[in-house]
Amino acid sequence: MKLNVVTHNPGKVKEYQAEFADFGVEMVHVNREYDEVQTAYLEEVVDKGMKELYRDGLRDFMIDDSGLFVNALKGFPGVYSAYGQKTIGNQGILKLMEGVEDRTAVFKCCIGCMIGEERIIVTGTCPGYILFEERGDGGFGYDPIFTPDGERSFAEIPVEEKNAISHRGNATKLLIDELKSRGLI
Ligand code: ITT
Repeated sequence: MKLNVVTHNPGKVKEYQAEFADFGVEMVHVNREYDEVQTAYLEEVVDKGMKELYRDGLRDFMIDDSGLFVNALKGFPGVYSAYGQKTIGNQGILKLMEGVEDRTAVFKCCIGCMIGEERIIVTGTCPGYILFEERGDGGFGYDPIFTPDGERSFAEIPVEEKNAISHRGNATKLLIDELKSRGLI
């Protein structure tokens, strides 16, 4: 089976390819725009995006909307994570966190998958901490400033290790369970 992964982010595709390799699903990167509504919920962005892509004729696809929610920043950048990354970037987040003791944060990933007429939406999370400086050159986005265990950043570990514990990995496990229970893989 082929599944179109609609995203501008090749890092996401790489993670999905590693996750789906064992299930004989070929992940095809589709670098295509869809409207990402500005709302407080990742699920709403995904729901609207799926409807738009389906209406425009795309079939057998998945999208994800993700974000890094920093507790001391009242959840910022959260649903504004793409904007936060483009504007203040990792250095900007580190600056906002200067002198802040509570380093806790959670990554969230909401995946929407449409196969034929079957529609699945799942959300995965990964708790962790904001580091004091950027570390590692793997991964993408906020990976260099996020650590799940207080030691290595997501940018310092191989993709398989990130997938085993990450928000996207956890959401993917839920998706795979759902695809199996519906007999789609
Ligand atoms: P698409 O919307 O085109 O899929 P995007 O990179 O804009 O790509 P999101 O809106 O889902 O993806 O992500 C919001 C931001 O959070 C964006 O800057 C990402 O780089 C970042 N991000 C998402 N998942 C991440 C992860 O696993 N590790 C680090 N940063 C991540």
